Amino acid sequence: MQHDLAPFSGTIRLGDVALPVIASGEPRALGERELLIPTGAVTLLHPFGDAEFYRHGWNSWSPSGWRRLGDVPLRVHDSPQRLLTADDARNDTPHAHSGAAVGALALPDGEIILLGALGLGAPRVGATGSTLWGTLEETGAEWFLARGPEEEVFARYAGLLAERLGSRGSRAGRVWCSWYSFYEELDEGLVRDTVADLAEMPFDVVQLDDGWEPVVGDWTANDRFPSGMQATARAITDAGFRAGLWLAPLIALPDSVFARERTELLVHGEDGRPLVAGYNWGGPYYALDTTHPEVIAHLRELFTRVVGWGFRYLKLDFMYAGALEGVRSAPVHRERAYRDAISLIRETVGDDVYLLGCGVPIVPSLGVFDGIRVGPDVAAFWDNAERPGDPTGVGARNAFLASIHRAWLRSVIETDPDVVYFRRRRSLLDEAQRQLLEDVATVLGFKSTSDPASWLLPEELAELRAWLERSESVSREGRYRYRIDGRLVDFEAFIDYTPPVSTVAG
Ligand code: 9PG
Repeated sequence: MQHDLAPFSGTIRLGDVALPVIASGEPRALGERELLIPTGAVTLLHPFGDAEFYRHGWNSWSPSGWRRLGDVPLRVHDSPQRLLTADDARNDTPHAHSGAAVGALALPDGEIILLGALGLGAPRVGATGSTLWGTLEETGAEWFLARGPEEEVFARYAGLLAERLGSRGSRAGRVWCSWYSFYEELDEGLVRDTVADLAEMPFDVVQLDDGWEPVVGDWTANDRFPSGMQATARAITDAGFRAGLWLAPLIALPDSVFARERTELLVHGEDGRPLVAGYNWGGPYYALDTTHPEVIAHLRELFTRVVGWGFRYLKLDFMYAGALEGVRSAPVHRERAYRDAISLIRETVGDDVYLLGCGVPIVPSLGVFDGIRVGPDVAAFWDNAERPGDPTGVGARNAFLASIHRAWLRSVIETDPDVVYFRRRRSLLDEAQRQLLEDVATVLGFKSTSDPASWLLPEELAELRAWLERSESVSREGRYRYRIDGRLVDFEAFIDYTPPVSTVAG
């Protein structure tokens, strides 16, 4: 979008703070301590020096949280391959604090100043000891700038995002997901047994995760599901649950039929080869060019088929691949290509199918998905020794840290912090860590587990049932302090970004 505003250079007031600003056009007051700034680059000078900066990760798995500007930036620092999957690699700033769409500075008086984009275009917000800045790859989205108490200002930003991008209001209910118990080792007998064991439990959804397809990219039943996916969905539905299914519809592994036979439908790099969108399942994977008419037809056919099987809850994963920079058949900005693709999926499945986004770019997903994952994968252990210091590595610690810093999104979209464990066997979590996951899920308002009933002791099963049946009242008392039914929950003791000892020693 072109804008013919004269560049603005002047001073704006936010209460008792005066900030020199350079922007693409003149800011417009919204309220006493909030304003809108026209799209384009914006730089504000601030006097707060080594303040804390809130950094917001680009996709579900990307790190979010507060860091002092004098500290090392919060980012994926140990591997370009991980960065490609777990954040916006194109806009990574190794030596500067920056994040996607929104950022904030903590002021000495306890209030914050927030700068957030109200739309797409890969907006970026960063800070130094004397500046707070915003940039966009493609202009269009306005900026919201406000000062006030942290909760209030984030709520106001969330409200404006909901106004501009939409908010759906559907609830997932209580979800059982196969991933964190069976991983890819699914088969139809196991599904039937698991569902039979869950029959008396108050779940709304039973969601099958990765492991039903022959290869990522080819969305048909594999040979462990000889009765097919329609019969599998029926087994879940007949037991009284909504049937859920995992798909990664915007990616394909090189050995999938899709990638081998329809290579022209993949996003390509400048070198003319299919773009590597990330690494998982033992190698690289590619992204579908969702601007190509044949990919649009493919997605329509795929989602018509999946809904026709009887699935009414879809976990759509690795979706960020549809928003990577690359060569597509239509020259639209990557976040626009992504939003058009998910809008097409929504249109195909209708309003009654719950869409949970995983590995999604957050802001471009609002108003289309019903819920989004807001952190990396949990695991039945605290931290991942293989990836020390990687804030996106699998484990309860990283999942908690990312998710709690996205609690402000709850008013726009359902926020999924990933599953809670109730099993004590086959888990290395201590009681405080286990309870932490439960409390975070209660605060974020999304209740799911992967524990099969047969893995739980009678008292654990009773605990799970009680949690699923409870409808708590949650209130926020501070950045990390909440009350759950009157009980004070203070997450502060778990807020620790220092890398584990193994990296320090190395
Ligand atoms: C299925 C899993 C589960 C899980 C998802 C997702 O960065 N990574 O390489 C990366 C790999 C796997 C992953 C997340 C990130 O897990 O989050 O719940 O559905 O896929 O394969």
